[in-house]
Amino acid sequence: MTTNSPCKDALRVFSGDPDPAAFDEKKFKISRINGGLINYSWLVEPATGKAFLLQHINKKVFHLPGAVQDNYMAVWSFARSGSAIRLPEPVFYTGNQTLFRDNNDNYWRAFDFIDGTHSPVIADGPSQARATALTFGRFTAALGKFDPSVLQEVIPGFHDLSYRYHQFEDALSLADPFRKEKANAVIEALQSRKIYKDFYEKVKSSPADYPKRVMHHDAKIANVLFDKQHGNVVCPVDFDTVMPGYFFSDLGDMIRSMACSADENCKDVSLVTLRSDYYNAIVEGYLEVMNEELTPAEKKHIHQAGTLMIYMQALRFLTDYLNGDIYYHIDYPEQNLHRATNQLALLTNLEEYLRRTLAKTETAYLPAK
Ligand code: GN1
Ligand code: MG
Repeated sequence: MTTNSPCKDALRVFSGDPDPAAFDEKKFKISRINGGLINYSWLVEPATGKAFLLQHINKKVFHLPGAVQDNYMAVWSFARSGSAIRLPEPVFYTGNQTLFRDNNDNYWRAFDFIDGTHSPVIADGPSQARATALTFGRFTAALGKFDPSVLQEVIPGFHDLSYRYHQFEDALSLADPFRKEKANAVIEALQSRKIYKDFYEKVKSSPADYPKRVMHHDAKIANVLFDKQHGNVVCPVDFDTVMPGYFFSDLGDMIRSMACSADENCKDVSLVTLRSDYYNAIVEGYLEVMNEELTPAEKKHIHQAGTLMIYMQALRFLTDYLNGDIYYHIDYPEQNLHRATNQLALLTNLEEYLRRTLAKTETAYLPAK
């Protein structure tokens, strides 16, 4: 669904107005929050009273919106009872409700708006990247005693690289020949990197070495609120995909989104390079808080995190291009191909960097040159 404005009933319930007859949406200043490729969100500012963030949950992606919200409430409740992390407060209506289903069967939820904050699209220095890595590391570490099996798998196989590879192969076999031709170089480059899928399968089959933990699964800087005045981290946001996951998910997504010199939507692939100072700041920051949690196997293969996530994102963008753009929001026809091309360029840069810098004794899963 492409929603350009929020549903009036959702606005009404979350603003605490019980009376549909008296409700006047003109009393609100409503601004769309840019950024998400899946869910749409708005900042709602009433003339009087608290501002909130209203979010429409995309049912095409999240088939069970109730499970998304249950996961959030479970994690939020655990976090507020004494743990070291702060998570955004859900807005309750009629007592204890936090998810609203409108007459068109669309699902809405709301969070207290945290004023005086901003979420950068791209890190403005290695120290901001490090602060983000500490934030997502602390998130998983703080939930170390939370039972991850309580969480529902809201998108089955979300960061399952074997499954993503199968989806890519299926898309390839059904793709429009014109699109396939245009994407040929990227297709071949991704096919020649199946070694990442091999490593993933090793992870999946060795639960003692690679246990599942609570992962955010969308750990990019755009999902962290920073204080506008002092630049400190206030809290992470966007918990749609909080699920049990492997060690590489959040670290890998941070590398993917912050160690890259350009936005993932950039139209000029020559601008895409790996910023090694950011890379090191992210890995070091993450290890600083996760060191005690990680197993020796995970620490040994910590540098696979970026390769796995960048590879997976390249596969996902390319798969969507081959499928005719049915998943990610696009602004122009080749956007998913450009996104996949950018991921591939970043991956190639990271591979070169790891080949150059990893000690000979460190085993790494990298494609043959
Ligand atoms: C999607 O919509 P957004 O930006 O929060 C996607 C992530 C991708 C990201 C790429 C549910 O997240 O997995 O990494 O786009 N979320 C889902 O920008 O597919
Ligand atoms: Mg997200």
